[in-house]
Amino acid sequence: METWVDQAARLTKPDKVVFCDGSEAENNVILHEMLKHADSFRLNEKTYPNCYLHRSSPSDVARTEHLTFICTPDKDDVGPTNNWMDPGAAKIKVGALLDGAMRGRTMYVVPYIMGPANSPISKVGLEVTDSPYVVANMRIMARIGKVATDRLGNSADFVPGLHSLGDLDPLRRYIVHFPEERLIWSVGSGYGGNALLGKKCFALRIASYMARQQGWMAEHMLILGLESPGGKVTYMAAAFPSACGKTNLAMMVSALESQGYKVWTVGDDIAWMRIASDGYLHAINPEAGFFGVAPGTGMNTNPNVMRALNRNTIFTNVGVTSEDEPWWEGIGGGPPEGLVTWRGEKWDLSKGPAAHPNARYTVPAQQSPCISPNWEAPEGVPISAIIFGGRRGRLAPLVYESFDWQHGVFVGATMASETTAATTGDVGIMRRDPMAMLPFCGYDMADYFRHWLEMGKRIPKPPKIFHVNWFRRGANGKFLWPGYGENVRVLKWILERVEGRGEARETEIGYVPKKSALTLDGLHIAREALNELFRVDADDWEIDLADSREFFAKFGPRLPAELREEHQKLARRLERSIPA
Ligand code: OXD
Ligand code: MN
Repeated sequence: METWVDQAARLTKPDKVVFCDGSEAENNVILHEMLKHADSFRLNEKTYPNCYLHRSSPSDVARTEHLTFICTPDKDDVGPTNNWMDPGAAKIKVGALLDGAMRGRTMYVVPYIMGPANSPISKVGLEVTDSPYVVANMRIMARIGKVATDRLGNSADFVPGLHSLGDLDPLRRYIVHFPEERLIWSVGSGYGGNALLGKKCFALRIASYMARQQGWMAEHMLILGLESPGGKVTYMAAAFPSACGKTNLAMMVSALESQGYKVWTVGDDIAWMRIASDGYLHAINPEAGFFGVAPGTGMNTNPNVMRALNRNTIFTNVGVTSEDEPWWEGIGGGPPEGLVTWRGEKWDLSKGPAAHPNARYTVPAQQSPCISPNWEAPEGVPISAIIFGGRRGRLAPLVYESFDWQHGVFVGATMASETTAATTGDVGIMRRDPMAMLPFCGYDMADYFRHWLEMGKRIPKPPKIFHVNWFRRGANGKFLWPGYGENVRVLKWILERVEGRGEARETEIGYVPKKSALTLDGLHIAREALNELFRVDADDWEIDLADSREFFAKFGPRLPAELREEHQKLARRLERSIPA
């Protein structure tokens, strides 16, 4: 570890190197350093104790996928959906930007564990960074300091990551991964997904590469436990693209709580899963905190997270009230008098939203009132259902179940969703995002699909695979389903299917609940809306199939034949159902 840190310091030339032990005293020093910068503030100490506001550079507010690269000797190994750079060329190009980048700054060395400290599934990482904001966030998102160095001992089995803010110029910003060396370099951005290297860079891109080699899975999935009457808890993992409601689903206040159905949170963004000796796929949440999207979060949408956000939380790019309290669109109520925007300007209507649409909170997971008692179980939790989903105004019904694992992999591989503010670029454009891993898979996604198919053969008790869509719209453009806490009704059906009970109707695309099988008491939803929510329109599916055929074609011969086969099978089922 020391050797690697020395090399990083020789390259970046900091004035000072600080090894982080993760202690409270050290955290105070780091927060003090963070507050010296004009972009960070302490919030109201009475109502938001130990909470901070950070404003990032306006051109550094989201993940930058076009500046994110996977560097392998052979270009073909990253596949058609990743950006590729030759490892040698990347070292020269990005190395030049890192050369002397920490001059006049302090280099913080942050050893961390992804996953519970005592879990055999967890892994150690090491991030060096010149940003105290990054250190303060890493402290919430991972287990940092002494626990990590203790776990590592003399071993060299850690994933190093070198991060520097550089000059924050998007033209000199690169997030590069060397999966063969298990190394990450990131320069020019302080944004979470680009700079908190344990999260997307390690726990997804590098880990997905390792997982394929080692026979496990690193996925962009929330993990939740659904408690049913009698107290039994069934665990489910769900993959939705960024900013499509993973955090809200994982932390939902169930609309069926009075009937004994309650949701417990294990994780909200990432799942590491291994086959355990009981034959189930077991999942851990490698993270220790939630880095969630603030806008749209309020007491009516996610009260559990709201109850966690009033202490020990770092807010990024939210607005701030005259009382020094954080504010964003959807928090509840209109903009208060004296509101200041995320850019630090006095708010008025001409300024648009006061919070950036991708404004975030970083909060310790254990502060959430719905955190599962098993969220740090070293062996993870057994997964009974995998749920895929996206934002789809048309097409996909509220929920359907795949016919089997292979068909489920096809369902995941053909997932699509409207783009959101979590990444720079246009919002609301439909794009294919297999398993919600498009921006996060560290190798060729054709090989990733193959890995999924192989895992399915190896899991003695495989989870059933489902697809959900909370975002279907009616002819008037309005959402048909109320979402949020009402989504538990769908989870309940999924649970019943897992237990071999829930009633279903077989359609061309999979099993859809019989209308009577969905618990709808207490919910006012028009019959037409329900019909539309479950309608499988063969014409629409034909159009979608043409699009997914084009997407699959990009992968050439590396695409597993099983997926082409599923594609043809679906095409045949649809053909049969369309009257000539
Ligand atoms: C995230 C993302 O921050 O997916 O989780 O962008
Ligand atoms: Mn995510």
